[in-house]
Amino acid sequence: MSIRLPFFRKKRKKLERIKHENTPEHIAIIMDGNGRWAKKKGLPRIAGHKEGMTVVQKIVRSAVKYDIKILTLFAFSTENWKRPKPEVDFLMRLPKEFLHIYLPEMIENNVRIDTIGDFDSLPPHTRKAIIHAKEQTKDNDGLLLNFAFNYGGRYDIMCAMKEIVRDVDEGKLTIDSVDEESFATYLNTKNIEDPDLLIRTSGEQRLSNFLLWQLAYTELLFTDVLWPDYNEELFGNAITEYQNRKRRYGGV
Ligand code: V07
Repeated sequence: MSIRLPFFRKKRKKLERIKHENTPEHIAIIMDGNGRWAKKKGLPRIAGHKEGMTVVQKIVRSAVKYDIKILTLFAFSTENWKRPKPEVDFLMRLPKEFLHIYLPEMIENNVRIDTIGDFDSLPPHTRKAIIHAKEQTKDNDGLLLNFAFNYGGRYDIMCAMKEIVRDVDEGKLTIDSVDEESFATYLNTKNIEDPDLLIRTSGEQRLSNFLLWQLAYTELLFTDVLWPDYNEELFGNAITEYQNRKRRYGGV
């Protein structure tokens, strides 16, 4: 027994470090700086994206540990189509590669995979890989790993507006009954709460057409660290920073 005691103590201490009070339930991340990271190392941009992919899984593991309910990651924006074709083609293959490596672990960790964004205009091979992952994880009730894929905030709001007009035209809805709550049910994020915390890496302090409507009351946190250099410790610090802000302002 005397041999096992120190081991036991160490384990308890590690668990106590995770404070669950005021933990953000929904964290959104703009994973920026992959190209810059590669350039600094004299590597092609795609090497940065690939390294960034491994960081996604590290942060997913960490989010599971912290009992985060929803993690929304900005994987591909509607503006990203303007990048050189080889880079876009590479990015469109990343979900399949990611899922090939990590889907078993996602299933094991009770993670549910979903996406927001315009799914229909993605290449069939990309859609196929993601549909398979959604199907395989649909009954999981742990972390919701939500990839914003071919997503644009203005596009989301505009599509919601068009659908509302259509419903009004068809007599399913009266214009006066539309309020913020019912409007939000027309957005891509209809089934999920707004993010509590937004993290953007690599020093840029912009929203870049990410979740515009949904970020209205979100705490924003910007870090200079490039996404491929981001890690569990920095993610933990971000959560602590969020908790401290909540404590300072006495919010709930
Ligand atoms: C992408 C890695 C992370 C840094 C940002 C750019 C590159 C994971 C996915 C993904 C998406 C859907 C899915 C499973 C995995 C991904 C893109 C880019 C386009 F169901 N990482 N990652 N998709 N990068």
